[in-house]
Amino acid sequence: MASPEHETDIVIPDIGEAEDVEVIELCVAPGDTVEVDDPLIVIESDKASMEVPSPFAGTLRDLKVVIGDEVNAGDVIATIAADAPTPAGDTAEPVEDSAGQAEEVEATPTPAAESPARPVTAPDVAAPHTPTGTGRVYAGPAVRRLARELGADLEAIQGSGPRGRIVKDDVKAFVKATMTGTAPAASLPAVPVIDFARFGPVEEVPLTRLQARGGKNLYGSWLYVVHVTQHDEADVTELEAFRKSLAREGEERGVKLTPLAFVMKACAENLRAFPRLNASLNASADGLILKRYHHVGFAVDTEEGLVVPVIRDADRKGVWQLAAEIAELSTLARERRLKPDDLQGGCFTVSSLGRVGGTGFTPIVNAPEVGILGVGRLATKPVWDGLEFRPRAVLPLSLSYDHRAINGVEGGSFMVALTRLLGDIRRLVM
Ligand code: CAO
Repeated sequence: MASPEHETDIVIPDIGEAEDVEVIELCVAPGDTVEVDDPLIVIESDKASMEVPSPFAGTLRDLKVVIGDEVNAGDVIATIAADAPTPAGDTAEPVEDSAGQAEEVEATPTPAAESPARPVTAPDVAAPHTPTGTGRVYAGPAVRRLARELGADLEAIQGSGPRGRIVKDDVKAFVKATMTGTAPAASLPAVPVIDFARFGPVEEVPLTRLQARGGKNLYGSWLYVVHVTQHDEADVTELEAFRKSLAREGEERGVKLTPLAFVMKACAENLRAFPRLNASLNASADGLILKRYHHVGFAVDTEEGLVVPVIRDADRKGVWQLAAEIAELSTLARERRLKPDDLQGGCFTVSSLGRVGGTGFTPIVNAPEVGILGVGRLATKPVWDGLEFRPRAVLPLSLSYDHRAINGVEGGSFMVALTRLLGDIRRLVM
């Protein structure tokens, strides 16, 4: 419905017989300027994915859906303040659905608030460059068609357009990089397909959408990133004594102070001292983009799969605030209420398996970041102080980094500096 301010609700158009169609991508955020036909969201039925484009140019006032919502024809998904409202009463062109069959989706003719849905083919191979769990590919139908024709995986392509939108040149550059060998080879030895039921009873359970998508991201990182993992231990005896002494204050503040908040703080500080770990390789991997902000993500284990929310400007926040944000974001992650913004912009990731156990593991870099810190379980160990063995609280740390961006001395120095910070947290205020 158009309001006196020319704000218009955008609704899901006629999507045939599909019902309760899932929202799988949000292409815009409130405040964004959109052009005619810019995709607003992508929805996915059993048969196909469809973009819901903007019927007119304007400013997005409100987005009324989140990833995972189920929508039906007529549901309001967004409100746009139109520059000059133009009815969108055309019919979407027929294009192939993901099953390879031609399908025509008609736009609901009027009112002007309604927009046509255009079927597009869902990405089908690895997704190395999207942060885990974001589910965002921002590209128009023509670009998607070009990518399909050239066999290019849109999720593997970094967009150079506004708000990271993938344009035709990005697709061509990606294909060129693949052809010239600056991108990983597409042909890998196949894993044999085996009928395990021949050997005993089996049961196949589906992966959640998040697990499947996260798996693609991990697979992409595994292929692209030249991983090195370096292990070390931080003596956190004093830190632990200090943390425990704050337990009552934590209760009063309603904030649980776990070792992770200190690790996040120390990492953020350390990233300022080691800017090459606070960076991403450029698209052709011949330059490093140093970031002048220090947003640090942390892995959260949820029932649906792994999610990596991001704490903005972690270097400028105190440990109490970091602890509060860790708790808030992990709760939102587990309730599937994170917003796309919460999942974007990370420079570095911390993955803590501390509550689970383990003395070290090899975390996979969350590309296009170049570093990730794995945190193991605290243990009391006898440590030689030059005269005798003393019981010390020791925290195992594992730093994985992209060897194309970071050399061993840098990685090692980062770890030494990090263990020093955690060993004497007074240094965090120096
Ligand atoms: N050693 C020992 N104990 C630890 C610890 C460590 N390194 N880290 C946390 N703990 C303790 C906490 O102090 C807390 O103890 P109490 O219950 O006695 O107070 C308990 O373990 C549970 O902590 P938590 O998990 O609730 O909080 P957190 O801040 O440590 O972590 C979060 C939050 C969201 C990161 C965590 O819950 C989580 O999901 N971790 C899994 C991440 C993951 O899956 N990583 C692997 C990804 S693959 O690379």
